[in-house]
Amino acid sequence: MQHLPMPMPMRTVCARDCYDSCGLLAVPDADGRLMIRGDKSHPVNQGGICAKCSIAYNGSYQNDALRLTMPLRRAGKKGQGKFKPISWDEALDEISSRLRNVLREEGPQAILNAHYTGTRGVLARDFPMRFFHAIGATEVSPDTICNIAGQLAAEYLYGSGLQGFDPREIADAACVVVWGCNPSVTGPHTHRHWLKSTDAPLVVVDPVKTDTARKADLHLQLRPGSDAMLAFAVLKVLKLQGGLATGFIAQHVMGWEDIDRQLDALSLDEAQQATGIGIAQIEQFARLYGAGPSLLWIGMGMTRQRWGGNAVRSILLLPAATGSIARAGAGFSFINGAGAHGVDLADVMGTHLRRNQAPSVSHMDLVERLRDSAASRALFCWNINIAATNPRQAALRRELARESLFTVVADLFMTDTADLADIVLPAASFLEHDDLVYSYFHMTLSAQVAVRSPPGLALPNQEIFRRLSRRMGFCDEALFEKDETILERITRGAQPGMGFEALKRTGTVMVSDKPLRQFAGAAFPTPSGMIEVRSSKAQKDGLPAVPSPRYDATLLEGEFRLLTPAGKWLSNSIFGNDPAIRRRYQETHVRLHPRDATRVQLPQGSMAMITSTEGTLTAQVVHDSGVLPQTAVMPKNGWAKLARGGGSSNQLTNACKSDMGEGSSVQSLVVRIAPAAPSSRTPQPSP
Ligand SMILES: Nc1nc2c(c(=O)[nH]1)N[C@H]1C(S)=C(S)[C@@H](COP(=O)(O)OP(=O)(O)OC[C@H]3O[C@@H](n4cnc5c(=O)[nH]c(N)nc54)[C@H](O)[C@@H]3O)O[C@H]1N2
Ligand SMILES: Nc1nc2c(c(=O)[nH]1)N[C@H]1C(S)=C(S)[C@@H](COP(=O)(O)OP(=O)(O)OC[C@H]3O[C@@H](n4cnc5c(=O)[nH]c(N)nc54)[C@H](O)[C@@H]3O)O[C@H]1N2
Ligand SMILES: [Mo]
Repeated sequence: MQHLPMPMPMRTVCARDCYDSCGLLAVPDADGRLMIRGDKSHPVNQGGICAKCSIAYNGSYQNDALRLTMPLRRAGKKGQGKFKPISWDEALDEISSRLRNVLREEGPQAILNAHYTGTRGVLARDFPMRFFHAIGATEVSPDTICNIAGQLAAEYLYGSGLQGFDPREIADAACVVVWGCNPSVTGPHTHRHWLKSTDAPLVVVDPVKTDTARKADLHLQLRPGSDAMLAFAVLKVLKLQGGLATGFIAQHVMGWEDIDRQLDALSLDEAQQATGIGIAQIEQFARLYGAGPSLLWIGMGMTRQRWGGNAVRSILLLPAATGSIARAGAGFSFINGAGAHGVDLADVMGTHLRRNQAPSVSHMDLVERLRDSAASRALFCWNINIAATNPRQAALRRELARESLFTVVADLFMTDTADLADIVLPAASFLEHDDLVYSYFHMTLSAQVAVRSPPGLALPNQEIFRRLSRRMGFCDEALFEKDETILERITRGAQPGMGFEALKRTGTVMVSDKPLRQFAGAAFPTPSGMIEVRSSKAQKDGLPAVPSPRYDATLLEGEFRLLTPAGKWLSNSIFGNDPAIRRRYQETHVRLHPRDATRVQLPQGSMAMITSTEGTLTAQVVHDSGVLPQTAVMPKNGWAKLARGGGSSNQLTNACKSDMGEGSSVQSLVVRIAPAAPSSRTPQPSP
């Protein structure tokens, strides 16, 4: 009998927007299909793979009937969903001729470029920026949808929000704090392995009893929007008990007097009232954190509040006040950016090609911008699905349905946004091209390796925009640089300096042998070199010079704060169309405290009508005593067209801006909740 050689597993990496960036193995089976599994040798997932990725990478991602395989041209009215397949030549001809018209009649700023982290390989995420820089398009400011307020807050104090602690510091930590972050969902392997890798007490600060909070030694279940007050209360207790690192403050902190004065004026009774946390718990937190060295992990979800920037600035006073920074086992993490991994993103993005100094536009202003038809003639959406994930969904869909707006969408699937496009371009997935992925939490750098061919005529983002550059007649060589050349240069420039081919053989490397010390030698990249508790940069940006213990007003009778954090079954809107995931996940569930639910006559399983200033949505009620009174929780970002009951949480969210960086404040949404009329369902969204 003849023995066929065992198919060799191929090693690659997950490119989702997630704290983990897991190692994956692709094992071909006898029919040529791939089994995608976790890679045992990967330091973060250690062989595991989360349920959603396992289902979708072995399901919809390899299901060529679901994938986009041909360029499409709209064949009916906008949003009707009628498209005809066309060739790449036809698609590129049409796009380039439409763009030339816009350039001639209106100028490049009338071309809008919306993109985010649909895939996190640096080529597929950042190389297309070379095209947009060269053409001079207006960028829809990417981080305004996600984390900009927190980034700026950290930058004001410490000079960078993109340089966190090295997670390997946990070996020396005496306390770990996870503040407004839910890795049990948003970084499941970090939750499972990293959080377990220490005996140090775990403190979780979250208004919801998440699985991360359940694991904590101390869960501070604060009222949403009271984070700044809680941070100040902890500092007040530390001050009263002589727990402040006065020597460190004198040497490294600028403007502490302004905080000190506020601490003297602060009432712990008011803090209790505002946060809903008793003094004994605040003291316990102060004791655990103050003993140090402590690691402080601040999530991105909690920054999406009306005063999210002030909240993060206040929380970040803790490392400064206790000296739990720039030493072993200490520091804070918000995002570990490309720079922290030695990856030169400016190179990949071709920043030197930039020729338009026109200001970017916040996602919070996108509806208004699109309403101005002269200022917005063309819109590109790639690596993003705004019709599902942006706030003000109904208003945005109306603008996207404008016949005179020329919209190009590049995606793997026929998303809610693609439905509203003029031209749809089929993109290759991360399983179908080589690329480089760094984790935004861990210090890992991984080779993304093509393990299958793109379906039909699908192309990686970088190739789509190379072809478009050529069709536009651009001639700068940087617009056509090959994947291999860029990957080789970028990996050689990053630590540990191996080339891409060597990285492919290894899979994942740490960017250093030993933990990298955050702000080593207490050198802070601020203008003064100190931790700037009082920031003239913030003042120049029209913000208060120092953070303050402000908190959100109490809700009125009958009002609820609707939180829409990440859910277990989707990655933003990604996977929302996978048939096997759709059987498991239902976006239109809302979790309420049983007492609240009973008061508004919503038994378990009944249908609720949720109303905000932007719209209404029906959702099935789940009683959950882990949710605070007057709080409602629903996962973010399902596909509106597929959601049961025909709705997604962004039908309710508004585009109110956070205090810093014109970011989103979707976690500050106030809604009313009442029983829905029998068998009522939110109508299908229409353009
Ligand atoms: N499975 C899955 N994983 C994901 C994603 C996904 O959609 N699904 N999304 C990815 C993306 S894009 C991001 S940005 C990250 C975000 O990941 P995280 O940083 O974990 O953010 P969220 O899940 O948005 O929210 C985290 C927690 O903030 C809490 N929160 C809400 N309001 C407040 C508040 O006022 N104060 C405090 N202290 N906490 C509050 C919520 O209850 C929630 O448990 O996750 C990534 N990972
Ligand atoms: N209510 C509410 N809304 C929120 C949030 C919230 O907390 N509450 N969170 C916000 C946050 S944190 C974020 S980051 C945003 C995310 O919002 P989006 O950036 O819109 O996120 P995704 O749904 O992941 O959309 C990415 C799209 O890229 C596509 N894609 C994947 N791989 C590729 C590829 O290789 N090429 C191309 N061309 N496309 C690809 C996917 O199929 C998907 O349609 O949502 C925000 N929306
Ligand atoms: Mo995000």
